[in-house]
Amino acid sequence: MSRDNWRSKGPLFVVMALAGIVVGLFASVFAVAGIALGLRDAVKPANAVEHVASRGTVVESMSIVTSGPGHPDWPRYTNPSWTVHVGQTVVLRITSYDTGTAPLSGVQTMFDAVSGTVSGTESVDGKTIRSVPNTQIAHTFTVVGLGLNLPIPAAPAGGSVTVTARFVAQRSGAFVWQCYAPCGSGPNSMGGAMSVKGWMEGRVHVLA
Ligand SMILES: [Cu+2]
Repeated sequence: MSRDNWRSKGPLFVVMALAGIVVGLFASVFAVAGIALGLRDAVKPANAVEHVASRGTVVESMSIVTSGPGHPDWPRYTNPSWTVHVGQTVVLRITSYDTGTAPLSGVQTMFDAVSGTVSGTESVDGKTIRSVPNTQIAHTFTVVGLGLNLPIPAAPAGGSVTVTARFVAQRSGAFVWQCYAPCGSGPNSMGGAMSVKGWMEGRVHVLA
């Protein structure tokens, strides 16, 4: 290579060398950023629900009885207010002694389907189901704020029916539960037990 060639190619080599350094710097920055992102992913909980699910299991029991204080013929949920934690697996057991039916109507007919439970099912006297035929519905246990709905069928004459379901509350707060079946008195069956707090309505408190 002649001196002239060196002279003419010199600036090109400098530019290439500089370009190489710049590319190297970028690669280093990306490598460091990649490591940082990897670390961030490694230290954050992989799944918040899974993380808090380690809080274990709690059982809540309610009954639906067919009389209450001052009203011997009104259906009523016992234990209308209870408290659980976010991420806890709640086993909710509802034993009903109410043999009457209260079929759902209009848009509320959708509450004949189970929702918001583990596997989307409930157990009725040990049988796993996804919905209750509307003609057999007596009550519902519905927590709109938690997306939870359990249809409760009528109990056999002189006996009881037990509905069991598992759910995991995903967020904290005080949530209203209520029965959507028209199981009260009056012309549209929305009076009586359906209109007085603590009978067909209560609270689920979910602590963080
Ligand atoms: Cu009811």
